[in-house]
Amino acid sequence: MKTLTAALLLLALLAGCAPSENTENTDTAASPAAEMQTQAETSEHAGHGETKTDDHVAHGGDHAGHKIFFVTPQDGAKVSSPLKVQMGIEGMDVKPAGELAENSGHHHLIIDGAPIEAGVVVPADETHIHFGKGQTETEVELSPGEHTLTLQFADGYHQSYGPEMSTTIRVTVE
Ligand SMILES: [Cu+2]
Repeated sequence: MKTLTAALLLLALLAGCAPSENTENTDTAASPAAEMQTQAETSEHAGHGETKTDDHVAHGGDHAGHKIFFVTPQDGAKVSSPLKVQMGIEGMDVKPAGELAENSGHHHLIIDGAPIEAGVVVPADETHIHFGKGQTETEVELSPGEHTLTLQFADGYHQSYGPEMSTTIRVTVE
């Protein structure tokens, strides 16, 4: 009889304590590790996030500190044909077309056209000239009169970075 009581007591103890102990152990074992991991990730991401947020805030509609511009001609210039065009970019790298590389691409000159929506492949025709070798300078022939010249930056697959990475000027060919 004594042994049985002892055994029952033991069982009761085991049944009563063991599960709760296990739960506590699991909890305490899991949460600090998980928290630490989360904290580490959060602080790491926060660091990256801050930079990105700052960029976007600072540059508003601009493309995160990137700038595309005509070195020549100037907006409103009176020019003669053939016309020398120099293309400038800041904050992104000019690379030959063919492969995708982060934060890089090549210039496109659009004559009397419009910027290309982001992600859309820039057409290749007489008025959409690709500089897939990474050129930053060209000569174009224009008929007399007013024209718009649009620079459009696009990635290695000719996919436009969008209107934010374009600029348009007006020239008059005399
Ligand atoms: Cu292209």
